[in-house]
Amino acid sequence: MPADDRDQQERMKSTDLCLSSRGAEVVLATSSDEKYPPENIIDGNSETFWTTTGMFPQEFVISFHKCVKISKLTIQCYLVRSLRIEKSLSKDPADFEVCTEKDLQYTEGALQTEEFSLPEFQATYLRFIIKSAFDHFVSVHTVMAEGVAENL
Ligand SMILES: [Ca+2]
Repeated sequence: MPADDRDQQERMKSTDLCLSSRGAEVVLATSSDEKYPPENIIDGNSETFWTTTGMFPQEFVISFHKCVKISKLTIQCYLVRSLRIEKSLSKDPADFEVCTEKDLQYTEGALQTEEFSLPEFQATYLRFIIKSAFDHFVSVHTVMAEGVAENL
């Protein structure tokens, strides 16, 4: 098959990998309020959310349980000031490397929707570190990772 066709087919398979219905899982979260659990980050619904309960930094780790190739990350959150995203290709959630780091804009009464267009990268885990906030707590509503699952 010509390379162009293969590229196109690859793009068509591009999908949101950060969904519990696709096998993703939040394997670590530094806050857990039972009414607003971290699973709400990957349930595909921007109205449900995870909320932090303590001091910053706060973090959560998403496992794909396989190697994925990601081309775009989107996060929907509220009151996040400074965010760092890290990736790991390990079997265990270790050896993280910084992907990107950003200061978000304050939005009054609306969700922050932040898109990260990154050079395509592979990952088995993503770690999100909320370094600081505009208030005592933040909420994270959705994380989307557009990409393709690799065959192992
Ligand atoms: Ca949600």
